[in-house]
Amino acid sequence: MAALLIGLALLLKLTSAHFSVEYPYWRGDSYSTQYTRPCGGVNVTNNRTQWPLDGGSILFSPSHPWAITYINLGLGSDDTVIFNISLIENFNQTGNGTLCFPKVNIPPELGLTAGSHASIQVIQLSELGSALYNCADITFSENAELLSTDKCANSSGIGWEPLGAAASTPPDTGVGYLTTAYPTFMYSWLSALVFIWLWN
Ligand SMILES: [Cu+2]
Repeated sequence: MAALLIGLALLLKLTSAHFSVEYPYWRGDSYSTQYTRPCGGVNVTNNRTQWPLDGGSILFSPSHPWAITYINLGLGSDDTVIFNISLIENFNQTGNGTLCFPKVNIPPELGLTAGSHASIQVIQLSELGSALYNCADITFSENAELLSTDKCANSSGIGWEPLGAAASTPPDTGVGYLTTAYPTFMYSWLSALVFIWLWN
């Protein structure tokens, strides 16, 4: 019975967990509305992180075994911001824990000036095809610094696979980026089967 309850608690935890953005600090807890485009149902805030003009660190905590991940930038100060600047080659995040990019570059041709406002949008697309959204509000600053290496650390087991490289892999050499996600995916199914077996 105890095993059953623990199993149930784990399952509930898995289904309710999405992802959070720790740096730049997210707009706020979006767990109950994270499917809402474009920012997980949380409106713009005045809680802006000072972020370097040429690009800064991004630290977030996924909880799904894998998710196709996008990081976009939208210029402006309000809820009409359009996230039409892609900051990173889209990738498949694998494992879970904490994932940190020490420096995500800002394209120089944007010609941003210190003091301008923007929002960073992180999107994760997982098993069932629904996307999860979170945003963080920033102010570009000449004095802002990157996260230190001890703060910008990746959990063991977390990883990311570029989608572009997988796409260019000849089909006969394997299954591309799904290779990494596959064992975790199978493990989820195995847990589910054990759970169903325990239930009956
Ligand atoms: Cu989730």
